[in-house]
Amino acid sequence: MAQPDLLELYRVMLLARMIDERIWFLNRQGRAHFAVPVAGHEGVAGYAFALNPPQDYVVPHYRDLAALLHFGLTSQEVFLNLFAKPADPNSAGRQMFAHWSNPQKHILSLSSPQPNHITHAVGVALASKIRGEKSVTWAGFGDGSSSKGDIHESMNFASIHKLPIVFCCENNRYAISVPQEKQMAVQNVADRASGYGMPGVVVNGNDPLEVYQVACKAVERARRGEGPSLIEIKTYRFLPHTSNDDDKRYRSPEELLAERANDPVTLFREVIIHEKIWDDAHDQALKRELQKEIDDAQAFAEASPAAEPEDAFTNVYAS
Ligand SMILES: Cc1ncc(C[n+]2csc(CCOP(=O)(O)OP(=O)(O)O)c2C)c(N)n1
Repeated sequence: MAQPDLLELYRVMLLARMIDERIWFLNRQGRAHFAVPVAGHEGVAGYAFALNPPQDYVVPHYRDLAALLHFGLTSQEVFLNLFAKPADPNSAGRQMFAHWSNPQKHILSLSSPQPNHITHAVGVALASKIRGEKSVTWAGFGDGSSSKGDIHESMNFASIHKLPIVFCCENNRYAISVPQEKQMAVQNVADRASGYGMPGVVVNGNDPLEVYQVACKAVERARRGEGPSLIEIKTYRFLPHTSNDDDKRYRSPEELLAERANDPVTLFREVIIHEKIWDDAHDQALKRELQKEIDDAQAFAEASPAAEPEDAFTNVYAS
């Protein structure tokens, strides 16, 4: 099977991690009102390399920053969205942070009521099929969301109609403070796939190449018209659910430390060093380059004009 561009994959994973750190600091400084951490989920980005942007569609989970940076989201757009500026192409600052959306790049907004966007993704896949396009839709959601009825209806309908869609559950073991065992009586979300008549695969989310390979198979199956698959990516989030959460109340420092030992960014850096296509000097240079990209993007977004009070109801009510 073909390999993804390993250095591009590492670049988007590292960039996502560094943007995430900056956003967390800005939030703690009172300069960004809401942060949605992605640290720990970067290995999921392997899937973006199995798709053809912008022919395919992504209806992402909100922790998919690294994948979306490959799909065309830019650092500037991230910070414009963070500061809710009218120049934000995602929603002109109307949506909460991390509701990524760019119709030209085929990135569709997730839905705040979790996980309504999976039914929207099924609609996109149905439209592709009716139009005879060769597009595949990628639909991302969390383990907590997998317990909702929308997922059952979406997977059932998509499988009956053999829609070109891949369902991807990012299982980080918690729905905010609720652990997996209080959400479901199965060990793997992927075990449910057989009940819908589709393949279900469990993947190690700390290995973006494993994610890539499993994603390629599911995308190819969807493109051949054979219908959907369910991929469950076992992952972990290193920071609280959002900046409004205190994770010390429901998980131990020991658990966090043990999971941090399997940091997907660190592990993947070791892989490319082992492949002899990377070394410390390149790593330091890339970090400096990305730091500058983030500084510039933040400065650009901060300097971008704020919304005018008289626009408070623009695009909210019909005029
Ligand atoms: C219908 C609905 N109920 C509750 C919420 C509040 N909420 C936002 S995210 C979330 C947890 C989702 O957990 P999971 O799907 O596992 O994703 P994770 O945040 O762990 O990546 C909840 C309960 C919501 N957005 N929508």
